[in-house]
Amino acid sequence: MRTDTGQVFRLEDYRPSSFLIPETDLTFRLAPEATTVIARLTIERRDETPLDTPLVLDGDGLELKRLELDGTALAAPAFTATPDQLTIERPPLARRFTLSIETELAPARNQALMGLYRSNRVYCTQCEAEGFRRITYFLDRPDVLSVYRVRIEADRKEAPLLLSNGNPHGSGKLPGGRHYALWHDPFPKPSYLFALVAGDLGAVKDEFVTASGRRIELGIHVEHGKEGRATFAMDALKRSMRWDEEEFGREYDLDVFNIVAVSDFNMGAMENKGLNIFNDKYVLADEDSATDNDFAGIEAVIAHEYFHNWTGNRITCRDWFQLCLKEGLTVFRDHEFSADQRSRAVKRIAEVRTLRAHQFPEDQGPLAHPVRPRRYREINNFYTSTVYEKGSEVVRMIRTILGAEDFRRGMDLYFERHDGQAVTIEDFLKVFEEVSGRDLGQFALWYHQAGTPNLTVTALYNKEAQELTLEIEQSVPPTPSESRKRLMHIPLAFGLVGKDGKDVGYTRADGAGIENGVIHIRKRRHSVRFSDVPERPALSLNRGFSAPVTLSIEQTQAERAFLARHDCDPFSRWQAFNSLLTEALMVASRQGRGGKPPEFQPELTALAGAIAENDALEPAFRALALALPAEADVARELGTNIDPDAIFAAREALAVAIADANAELFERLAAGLGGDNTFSPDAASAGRRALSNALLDYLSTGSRGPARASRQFFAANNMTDRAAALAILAQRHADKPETAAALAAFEERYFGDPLVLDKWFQIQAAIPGPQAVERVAGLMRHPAFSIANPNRVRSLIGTFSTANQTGFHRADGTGYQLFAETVLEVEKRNPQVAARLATGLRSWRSLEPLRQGKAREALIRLAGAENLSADLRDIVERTLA
Ligand code: 0A1
Ligand code: ZN
Repeated sequence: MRTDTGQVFRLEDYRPSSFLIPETDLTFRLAPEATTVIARLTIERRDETPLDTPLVLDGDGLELKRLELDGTALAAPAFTATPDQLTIERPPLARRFTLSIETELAPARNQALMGLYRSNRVYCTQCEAEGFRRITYFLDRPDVLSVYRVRIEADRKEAPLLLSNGNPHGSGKLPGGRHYALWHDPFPKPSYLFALVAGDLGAVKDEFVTASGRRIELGIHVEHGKEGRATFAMDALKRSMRWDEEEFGREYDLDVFNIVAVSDFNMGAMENKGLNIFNDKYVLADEDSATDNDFAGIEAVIAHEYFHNWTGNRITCRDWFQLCLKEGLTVFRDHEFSADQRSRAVKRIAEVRTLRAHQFPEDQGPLAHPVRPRRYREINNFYTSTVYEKGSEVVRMIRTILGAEDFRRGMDLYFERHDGQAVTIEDFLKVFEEVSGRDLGQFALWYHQAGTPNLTVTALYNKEAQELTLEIEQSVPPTPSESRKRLMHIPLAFGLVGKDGKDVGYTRADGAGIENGVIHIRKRRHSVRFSDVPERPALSLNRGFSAPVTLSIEQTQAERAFLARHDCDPFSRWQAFNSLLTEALMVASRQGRGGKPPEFQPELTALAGAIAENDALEPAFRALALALPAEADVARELGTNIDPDAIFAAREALAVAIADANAELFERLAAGLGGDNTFSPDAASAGRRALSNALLDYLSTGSRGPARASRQFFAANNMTDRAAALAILAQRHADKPETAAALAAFEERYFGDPLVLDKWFQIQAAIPGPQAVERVAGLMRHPAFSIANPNRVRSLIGTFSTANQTGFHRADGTGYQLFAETVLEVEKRNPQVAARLATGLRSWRSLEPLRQGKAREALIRLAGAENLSADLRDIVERTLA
């Protein structure tokens, strides 16, 4: 484990490397406890580098066995080797020389899951961001690009499959039951994209013919017996390859493309060149084991990793401050892919919900940082929703500002100009400035300044003058270490909706630049005047969520309800209804518990019915609209003095009120949606299931009881309906025998299938109420739970801390205690996962005072633990600061 050195890395300290490594030859002699790695590096001094510059290579916990310089063994003091560094004080004067480094690793004992490790007896690697230095000493930084040749030797029985990056280059038998394989990757790449896999796996094979007629061999490697669950992923891969050719003109470049699914993985997946390694959660799916959301997630992650081949691999990051260069852009590309494959409107709403659920609290709390940070202590902690999701929103805004055509021309220029390079956000922005002739100087603040901007809007209509005036004011709240903010360029898409539900026209608009339905806000205050507006319109703002901002706008409930029924922009239509629901929940939560049960306006519950039965709307859209804002959404909107129990009670009451007001209608609609016996994971079928399950949820509220959900659980022919019914039972009727029976049946059916059993852990971790703490503690002792497996930990502890507001925030603080103990237990093995888990406490300051005090105690306990890893210390200290 890398302990904290307290070192802070700063963007302004970037210097090009003094040496380069144009060629890297690696030999791996694999064995679980003692793997030998021989790295033969061709090292080149840069012309600018003074001759007396020492060569310093990065390591992390390494043990050096042997070192040769140009074929001759070196001995101290010609070099110094510590676990974290190899230094040759006086490297040869020749411009080029070779260094041969032998290290020994114990992959079976690597529980941090960085570098070379074993998962279910399969050898695999994870090198982003700084895992390669756990394999050998290297210039482990993304701007050092090298051509790799790899030789893997392993036991033939234990590891018949030997994979690395690039194209296969030969294989053969070795004495002692061993064999070898050679791989060559002709594309220079940074060390974080290196990968190796060796093991005994089953495969789904296919091929893809590129636009220019090249034949690519495709393989997806999974545990034996799981091949049938990999066919959807293969289909998603081929669709991704085609889409990137059609939409971005990007063709695949190697002869083979392999994906390997492993069950121990710190993140979702990794884009290693030609050899993507995946968390099996994002590969394995069939109707019996995966929900529609799982299918959609697989499609998105397969696409994401594949798209990295151009945005990340062919063009990579100069340094880790530029992480959003590859991540924001690649998320944008996978969002667009999913929108094209499915429903664009529904996809956009889901994206915004995710952004608000994860990125907004990050941006509004102690861990806020710019999309392109300027400093970090531990880069692993910057694989955040801000870098990924907000990074994607920033790319989307560039497209909104430029228009689709110039955006594509900019992307073309980016690929042409920077192929094979390691570049920066400045390089990225420049291509768009060049093709469009626009100045993106002010816009660039989206990369540099943290915080979610707020727009306050007031509308005045003058009937006589037929003028509509919008007063728009922008502000960006202070964030850690950035108290003064500069004014941003915010592209705000809008519409003026007339009485007939159609957008009304206007002749002129003064006061701000308006292009194609987008107001360009650049100053603190704009007063935008629209002339010749014949009637007072309803204001539809931030259509399509054109900018990741919060809006404060005075609007009557009637006006919002009108937009919820008529806005032609589906996102804004969803937004209008969602904000009515959120406001109702905020009012009810503030009333607190105790007093009278909250009352909700009949217009609101009627509107829910009207949306549910509107056949002109896609079922998936209706399902999203009917889903009440999550407790955490309401908490975020309330901002301070949060009492999770009050929010929970308000939400329950609203669900019952909507169900009571629409019981017959919901029954009828549910009956109309049932009876589909054949399963297909396509978006339309998934949408019907989503609507049907949203209705089931309402029809299971309060006194309506568990019978309906129980029936669905036992009759379901697919996991979507089965898991939805189980979740409804657990959420609404945790103490009923029907729920116990369903949980037991699920456990028995999937006992041998940990990935599926994760749903069972998740569903139980989310059961509301104070008993959650004991329940979760009990589940940690379940034989299928393992503290060493990230998916298990996230399913149980991650769900408890992020999706169980009443349980986790139990007023006596025992939820936080359990959480802190578990974080420390995880940290002993896997600091990266522990640190990520610990972000579950980032919003502690918005709690009511009592809980705030208890949460703080838990954080202080974490901060005081001995030998804290750099990863966890960084999160805990920033959270407390
Ligand atoms: N580049 C990957 C994310 C990733 C980052 C770090 C990892 O280390 C455990 C793994 C994966 C992506 O964007 O998908
Ligand atoms: Zn990525």
